[in-house]
Amino acid sequence: MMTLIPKSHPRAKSLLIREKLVDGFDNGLVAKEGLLAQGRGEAFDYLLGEKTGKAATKAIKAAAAQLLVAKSPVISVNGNIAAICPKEIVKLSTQVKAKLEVNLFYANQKRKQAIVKTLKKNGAKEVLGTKINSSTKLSGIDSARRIVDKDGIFVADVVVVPLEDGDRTMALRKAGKIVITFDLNPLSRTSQTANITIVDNVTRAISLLITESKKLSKKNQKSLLKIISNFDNKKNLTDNIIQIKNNLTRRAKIA
Ligand code: PTJ
Repeated sequence: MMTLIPKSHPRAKSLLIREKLVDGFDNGLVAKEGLLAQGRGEAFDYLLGEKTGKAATKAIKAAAAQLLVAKSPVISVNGNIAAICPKEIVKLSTQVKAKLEVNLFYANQKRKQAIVKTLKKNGAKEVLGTKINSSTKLSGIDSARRIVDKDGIFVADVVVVPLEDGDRTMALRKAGKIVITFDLNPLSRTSQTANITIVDNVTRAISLLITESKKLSKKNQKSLLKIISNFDNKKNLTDNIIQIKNNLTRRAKIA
């Protein structure tokens, strides 16, 4: 689709992401609520300074190490991810040898199929999460997200859940899984319950995660485990909240 956003617009990047989501909605990938979720994310991104901070960089490194030591990692894909970074999510799955599984909060078979089609168009060979005879239930979740693939999330040791709603992270943790999330809101339940929270816009952080995974793939298991054990998610979230506080203090001074 032809864009109406001039490259010179001071907020062009952010507006282009909005455009991808609106196109994603028009093409049956994104839930209406996904547009609202993006708005909440944008507000936090503004407060974070719209750049990848030091804390997010540390979380990206820990996430890369965690994905590389995983035995059966799975990346969960929802409508927003399929609309804003389909190519990158497929690239990440290849880089860290993770399976892709479509898992929706606002479940809808037609939307699932559209997401699978988009991922395949962007290079995915296999996408789990659509076959009824391969589905099972994860306990502790009331939403449609409880329906998972027997060969995917159900047996995964590490699950990446970008742009997640609240209750699934806790259920995944209770099921013994290690959870990595991308969430611009460091206060959200998902952020607070995941093992590794990347507080950054997924559109920026995903490419950094691919690069970091490539770099760390040359390291041995012992060094990767050390990176993971040195990472403290609670501390990292606090650092992100401090980054917001410092940005606001700085802005309050120059205002
Ligand atoms: O496609 P579905 O049916 O699975 O639905 C997907 C949405 C995103 C609608 C669903 O999971 C949902 O309602 O999520 P929430 O509860 O709105 O949470 C989304 C979180 O992602 C919020 O904390 C936002 O701040 C954050 N977020 C939104 N956009 C981005 C983001 N984080 C990183 N990058 C973004 N671009």
